[in-house]
Amino acid sequence: MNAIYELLKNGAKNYSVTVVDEINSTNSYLKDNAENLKDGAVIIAKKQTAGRGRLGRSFISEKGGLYMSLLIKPSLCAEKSLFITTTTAVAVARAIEAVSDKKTGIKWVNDLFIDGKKVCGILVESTTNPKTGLLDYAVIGIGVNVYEPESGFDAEIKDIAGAVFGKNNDNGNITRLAAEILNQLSDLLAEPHSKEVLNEYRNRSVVIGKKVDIIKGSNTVSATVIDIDDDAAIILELSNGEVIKKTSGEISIRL
Ligand code: BT5
Repeated sequence: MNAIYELLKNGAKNYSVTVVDEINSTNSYLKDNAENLKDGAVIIAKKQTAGRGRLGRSFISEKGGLYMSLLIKPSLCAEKSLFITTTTAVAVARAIEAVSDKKTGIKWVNDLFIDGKKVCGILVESTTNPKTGLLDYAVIGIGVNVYEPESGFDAEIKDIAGAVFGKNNDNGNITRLAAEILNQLSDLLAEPHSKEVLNEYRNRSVVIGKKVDIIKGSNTVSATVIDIDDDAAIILELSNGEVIKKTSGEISIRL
């Protein structure tokens, strides 16, 4: 039995957790096997060889990090699926704060920041039943730089990436963090569109009130973030004064 089971509480005790040393991508694994796996299947890897980010980007997944995916089969309409990402961000932020003394902020829509550096990315992938408009399933992927790799972060991310702790000296922190994330997720996913959780998401925002670059494909424009609305969309004021609303599928923002 995995050591993690001893740390799971309440609903998370029903999760079925597999731990592997290495995999291409924990999200790809659950997606490829979604039909045969039950709600609550979890896979955790110590390293990924083809970790994925949003919009075809890659997530560098070296040893020292936590790479985890959870399969859920919720009765949730597709329009509400963005709340799975926002709720997961809050769950992971709470979990990081439970195992460390680091204050964790959220960069809309799916990144967690500590001291101005990205320590976690979230990738939610789902399919919708066209007849019902409900989700068939969603795979919630979470990548956390728990420790900085021994040789430092890859050149591609060394200026933007941070870790929850320093260099790798794991004393069970990765397992504790994984368990804490699953405990939080099982509580919060009972109501992914909870107003209270969205308020916490806003309060943890590191972008509200800030000037940012909005990136869509090869286009970049600057804007000021006004707020995150009740649909979890971002409200932006462009330099010509125009106020626009965007959902995550379309754009990325850079601080
Ligand atoms: C994300 O995408 O940040 C979502 C990452 C989700 C990773 C998890 S790990 C478990 C599961 N299995 C998977 O295959 N994926 C999920 P995005 O917002 O598109 O950010 C990607 C960008 O973050 C890259 O283009 C880099 O600039 C940067 N990046 C890549 N690796 C990073 C790392 N380890 N730490 C910080 N930044 C990173």
